[in-house]
Formats: sequence, structure tokens, C-alpha cells
Amino acid sequence: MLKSNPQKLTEALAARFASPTRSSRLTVVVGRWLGISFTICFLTGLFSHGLQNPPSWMFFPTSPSWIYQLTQGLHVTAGIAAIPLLLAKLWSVYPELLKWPPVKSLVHGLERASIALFIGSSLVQLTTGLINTYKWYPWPFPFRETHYWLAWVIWGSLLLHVAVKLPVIASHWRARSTEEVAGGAADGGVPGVEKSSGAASPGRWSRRAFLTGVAAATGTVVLTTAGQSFSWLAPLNFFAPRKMGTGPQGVPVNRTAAAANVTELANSAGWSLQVRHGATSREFSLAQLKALPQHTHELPIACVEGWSQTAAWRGVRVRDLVNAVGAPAGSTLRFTSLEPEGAYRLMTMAPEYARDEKTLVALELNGSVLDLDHGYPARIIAPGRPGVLQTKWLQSMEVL
Ligand SMILES: Nc1nc2c(c(=O)[nH]1)N[C@H]1C(S)=C(S)[C@@H](COP(=O)(O)O)O[C@H]1N2
Ligand SMILES: [Mo]
Repeated sequence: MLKSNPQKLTEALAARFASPTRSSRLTVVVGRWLGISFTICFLTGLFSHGLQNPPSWMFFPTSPSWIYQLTQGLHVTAGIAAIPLLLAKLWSVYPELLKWPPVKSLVHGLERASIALFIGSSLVQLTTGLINTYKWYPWPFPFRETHYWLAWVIWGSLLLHVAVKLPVIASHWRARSTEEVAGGAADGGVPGVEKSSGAASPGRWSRRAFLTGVAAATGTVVLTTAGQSFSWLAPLNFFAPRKMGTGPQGVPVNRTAAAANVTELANSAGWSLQVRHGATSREFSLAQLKALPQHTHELPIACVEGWSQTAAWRGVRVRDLVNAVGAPAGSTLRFTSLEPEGAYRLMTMAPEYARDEKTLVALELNGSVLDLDHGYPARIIAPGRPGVLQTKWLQSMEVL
């Protein structure tokens, strides 16, 4: 009987799924939290992408030196928070997926398509992003480009979704408005559900209990992982992959010298840093670098994958080396690493960093000679840059 009557089926389903945890008000509340976390991810992600693939108008803040530690810590933390929020929102709306007919009008079709795109791309984005922070890359596509383009797809479909749902969002924005729009089947809610004021019927969760549960789950995943980026939460960091204070010299390592295949070259007694500017070229042995004025700065390594750690770095100012080959202070520089191949071999540095007094060719970390895994004999450390641009095992510096 039901099979032959889709309308009846819809009503039966609506009754089956009716619950205070499925109401437009709840969906709007969770949607708001999700919107905030996605916006944080999007803006901090654009910033991070701009620092690594700079468009012509890119700005490069070097102060405060922890700016990237903050933005990328927020990026990864907000992304982790979005996972329970997205699941809660899906829970609160999934009976909508079973409604009949699947497409009622052009606007309705557009709305459903944008939601399908939004849900699909968000799930891929959040799972691959999370997996990435655990340094596991089980997919064949390049992570960063995919992550970047998916962000635009998500943002576009989210704007469309919000635009289509604006009347519902507006009428459920404030808590009091729920009762005023009671009986909200007309707004696309599950019929009958709006009449409940959020109290639980027997065996069902109340809206408040559900929201409290979502908030607790979100708070828990944030508090037990954000310590990888924010030192005051480090004692609670149970689940994030990297712990502060671990690793050689008390700083975590992303890629070891052995993995980068540089052990022999880095340990070579004949190592020197080549510094070039047009026809001028100079070579600095390790002893010569040590003989130059040394400077110490407290600076963070802030990995794109979210972990960060501040340490004391000591070495030669990059701007002194620029000066040593007679190049202007506002030069763009290119560094190479001893690494024979790969994305980390070449690094370009904008003039903002090159002229900053805190940008160092570091020879020491936390009071002793750089560990091989931290870039011995010499590495770059600059304020406010993504960890991936803090090149280890330097080979040369060229003024462009
Ligand atoms: N040559 C080279 N430099 C590199 C890397 C690398 O693999 N090769 N890893 C980068 C990344 S992703 C980070 S987060 C930092 C980590 O520095 P650490 O291992 O000293 O903590 O180094 C950066 N510099
Ligand atoms: Mo990194």
C-alpha cells in the first residue's frame, strides 16, 4: 500500500523520524557553529595558501612572529571541531533526504544539488584534512591543491545553501522565534516537529540534551588535540599526532635526515653555504658562519599540519649575508637544500622576510648545535612563515 502512495510514505517517515533533535531551530543552531568553523578554516586556509603560492598582491606579515602558528592552529582546530558539528547537522536533517518527490521545483532542485555538493565535498575535505595531520597520505591526488579547490566548492555551495534557506534561517535565528513559527511544515521542516518546544517525548532526546551533547563532543575533540598548536593546552593533548617538547632538542621532527636522504652530504666536512648575487659569489664554511655576528631569537616552527613549537634559534642574520654579497636589503632570495629531490629542495623568500632581523641561517637550537634531523649544518628560520618553508640542510642562497 505504502509503495503505491509516496505521499503516505513521506508522512509515515516524517512520523518515524519526528524528534525534537530534528527541527529547523536545531539545524540553524548547529549550522551557525558549523558556519563559524568553516569560515575560520576558509580564511586561515587562504592565508596559508597565499604564503606558499603567493599571488602578486600577497602580503607577508613577519610580526607577530607567531602569526602563522595562530592562523594554522586555528585552521586545524576549527577543522577538527567541524567534524562532530557536521555529523550532528547531518543527523538533524537526514530524513529530508527521503522526502518525496525528490525535486519539486527549480529552486528546490538547486537547493538539493547545492546540499549534496556541500555534504560530499565537506566530508572529503574534513576526513582527508584530518588524516593529513597524522602524516598519512593514502590518496593518489596532491593534497594541497585538492584541499584548496575543494574549499572553494564548499564555500560556493554553502553560500548557495544559505541564500536558499535564508527565510528559514531568519525565522529560527533567535530562540524565541521557534514557537512563533510553530507548525513549520511550510518552511521545509519535518511536519509536526516544530510544535514541540524542544522537550523530549518518552524515549527521545530533548533538543537541549542533544545540543549539550554536540557541544561536549566538539569541546572534547578540540581540547584533546589543540595542544599540538597552543602550548597552554599541551597537557591535554592526548590525540594529536605530535606532542610539544618531544624529539631531538625538545622539538618534533617532520622529516628526518635519513628520510630526506641527506645524512652523508649534511655530515660532510667539506660543506659550505654558497651565497650568490649576479656575478658575485661567496662560500661560507661552517667555521666562517660561526665567526660572523650571531643572534638568538625565540621563534616557532609552525607546520601546515597544525603542530607547532617555539624554540631558541641562534645563527647568522640572512640580511647580513645579503649585505655580504653587496645585494640590496629588499631582495627576493632563493634557497636550496642539500636534499637531492622533492618539493622541499627549493624555497623562495620574499623581501619582507629577507630584511627582517629575526630571519636567521640557524646553526644552533635550544643552546646546542643543530641536530641532524633539525637541519644540521644550517637551516632557515624566519618569523611568521609556514614550517614547510623553514628549509633544513641548506646548500645555497641566491639573490634573485
Ligand atoms: N629540506 C627540508 N626542509 C624542511 C623539511 C624537509 O622535509 N626538507 N620539512 C619542513 C617541514 S614540513 C617542517 S614542519 C619543518 C620541521 O622542522 P623540524 O623538523 O626541525 O621540526 O621543516 C621544514 N623544512
Ligand atoms: Mo610541516
